[in-house]
Amino acid sequence: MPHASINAERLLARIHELGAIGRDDRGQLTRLAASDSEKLGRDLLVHWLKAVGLDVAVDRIGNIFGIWQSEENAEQLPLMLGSHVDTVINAGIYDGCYGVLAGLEVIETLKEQGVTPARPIVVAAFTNEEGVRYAPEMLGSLVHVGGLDIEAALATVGTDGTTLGSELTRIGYAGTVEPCALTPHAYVELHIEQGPVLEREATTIGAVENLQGISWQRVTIEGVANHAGTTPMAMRSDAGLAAARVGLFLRDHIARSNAPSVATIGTMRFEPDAINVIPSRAVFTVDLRDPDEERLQALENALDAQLRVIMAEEGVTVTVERLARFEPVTFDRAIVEMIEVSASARGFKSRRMTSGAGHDAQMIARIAPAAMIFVPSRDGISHNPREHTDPADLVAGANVLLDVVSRIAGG
Ligand code: HGY
Ligand code: MN
Ligand code: MN
Ligand code: MN
Repeated sequence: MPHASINAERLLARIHELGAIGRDDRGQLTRLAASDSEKLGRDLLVHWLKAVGLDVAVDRIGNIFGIWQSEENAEQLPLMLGSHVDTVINAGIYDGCYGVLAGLEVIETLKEQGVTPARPIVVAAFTNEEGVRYAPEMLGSLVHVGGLDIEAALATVGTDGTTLGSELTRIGYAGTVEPCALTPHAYVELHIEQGPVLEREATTIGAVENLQGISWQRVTIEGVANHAGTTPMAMRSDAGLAAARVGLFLRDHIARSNAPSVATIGTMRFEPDAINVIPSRAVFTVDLRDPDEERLQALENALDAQLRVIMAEEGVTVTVERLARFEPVTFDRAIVEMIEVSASARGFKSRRMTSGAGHDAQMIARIAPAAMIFVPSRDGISHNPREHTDPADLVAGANVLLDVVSRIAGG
């Protein structure tokens, strides 16, 4: 019996159409949460949701829900699909958008097949998954599961000094639906792997069984501005040099620990930021991750201890602000097995794996059984315009999602 299939051309066309929105004059794709460019992406998604005949609801934190429900199934908890349409800076076109558009495509395919599912099916686009403009990341889905108070979330101040609430109002996506209004029966998120594993193993489908813990901190180091030419090295309180030591420490500490932990200093700025002035201040972020909670805590403690050493040795002061802290998450085994059954039935090689990236699924897993489907990323690249997944793999992932949805939502 041939397997049902999504409409590949339609899905791929929508991915590329949405991927064209939010490009700057250098052609770089950047749709930061609640920005003008993200509004354009949101507007296009809402247009598609309505064109497919879904009810569209927007909650107070700007989460968008496309809802397909009938009189017969309205009493049932919905199956939720989703991801996000905000991006990092100079992004690829698949991260997040693929999962939202594949969810829409699965619904449209089922509608075309005349299926009436046993439960409503919802496709969600969560606000500020990337966390580049407002911390923490996965903010919209965190509010959705009650992990962050809505008023505090709306008052979040971004890297540009704006508040998330005022920006959502400005772009017309400060919805009226109270958060947590939709408790799903289950949640399935389709996403590109954003890493090298599936491609390296020539495997089409990742059945994601867990997701690593994440720690985000902002570190401020205060030194003393002084003349770059006249100040002997032993007399400096150099905030810039102290900051540089942190990155080297984390890399060497992880190398010695032989653990799969990762550390990233993704943002850094100096003051007064002048070529011939010893920096008086360094402000930077530290992203630490590990699949094991104890190891992640040990890495945070090691960083904390090293900051004290640097403070004493460099004659600087250090303050740390915690931006986000999420423990590792284990996904729902039954859904993971459904993913594997579908992949096998369709002749796709699959493997169980851990997600290195954060995803909305890790938040929804707090209130419902959840799991993720991965497809390969070429060269393991993501958060980079070179992000790419072969069309055949994009379609394969969407068809596995179709099977899992049919299994869970029936009809
Ligand atoms: O940071 C992450 O892992 C995700 O891309 N927001
Ligand atoms: Mn993503
Ligand atoms: Mn991302
Ligand atoms: Mn995600």
